[in-house]
Amino acid sequence: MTRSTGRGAGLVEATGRAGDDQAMLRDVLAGLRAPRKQISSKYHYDERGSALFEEITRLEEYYPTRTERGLLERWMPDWVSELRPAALVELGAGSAEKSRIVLDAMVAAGSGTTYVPVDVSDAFLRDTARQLRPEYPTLDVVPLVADISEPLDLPEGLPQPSWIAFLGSTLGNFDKVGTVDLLRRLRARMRTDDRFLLGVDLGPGPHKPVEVIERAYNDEAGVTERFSLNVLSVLNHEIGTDFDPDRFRHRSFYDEEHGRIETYLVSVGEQTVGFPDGSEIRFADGEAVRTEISSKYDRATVDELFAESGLTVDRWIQDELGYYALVLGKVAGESTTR
Ligand code: AVJ
Repeated sequence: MTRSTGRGAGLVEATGRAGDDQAMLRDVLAGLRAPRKQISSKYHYDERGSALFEEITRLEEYYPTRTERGLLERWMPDWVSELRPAALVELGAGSAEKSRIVLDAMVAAGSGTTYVPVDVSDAFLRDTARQLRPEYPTLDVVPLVADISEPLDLPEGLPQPSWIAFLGSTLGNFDKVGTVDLLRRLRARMRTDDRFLLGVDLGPGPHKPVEVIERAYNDEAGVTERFSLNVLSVLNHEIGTDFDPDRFRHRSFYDEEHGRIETYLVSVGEQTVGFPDGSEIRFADGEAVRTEISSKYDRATVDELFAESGLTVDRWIQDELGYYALVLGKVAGESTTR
């Protein structure tokens, strides 16, 4: 369902919750009936899940957030004053903390007019918008409730040039097919001067041992474990399953072959979980359910993903240790800005 906001040039704001409970039930059952059980990582983010993730971003072990923030602070003033984006569409905006750095640069450059935070969490998004409006009185803040893993309806009539930002290495949650699919859909909406601002966590390298990556998903305080297990409570609340989160353990490790962190919930003992439609899913002792993948990247991988999606890397910068990169993508086959 969509309604016109009355603000801005014909922009449309979506209302209500993305997706519905029936679709969620079917999706979760399909994943748990697969030979290798899995639950989509997008179900982690209810209010508690979003709060736990925020807590993760402040952990000493979780380097991506602070490294990305450092890169944004260092580069956004330059990139924004050169390229003068009018609109920022931010996918998976959450609390919009990182967006502020880009928005500040857009306001300072005098180019920014519009901010479109996109997120699955309606409540979170609305709070964010309410907070941002008084802080950025010169910007039109137009929240869009959407599940970015589904075909995405970006608002029509965005001012030019627009930047679409996808920060926090959230792209890493998508598998290869899902990634190219998303990138192609974004590419289809981009014009020559538009840009795609992507934050990606990098794979192991000379100054980045695998252990650094693995520690980020296995913190001492156990916040990541609580975040992982929370997905089971989300299923219990949202679709009425009877998971006992105390009977699962968190397990996260770096998979060299795919270049990604894989996160599983491992069944403690044999157990059967009931669903509201009467179906039951049995878990063997030690059986693992994959709940998240967090892909890690290098320049070659991003070049390849972009090439398959009709995009090309316009700019690439990373921190001195090679932990994290900011990528500015553009429509392929057109001249570079420099
Ligand atoms: C929000 C998907 C980027 O994969 O690093 C953090 C989520 N999961 N710790 C990530 C997450 C466990 C995070 N992303």
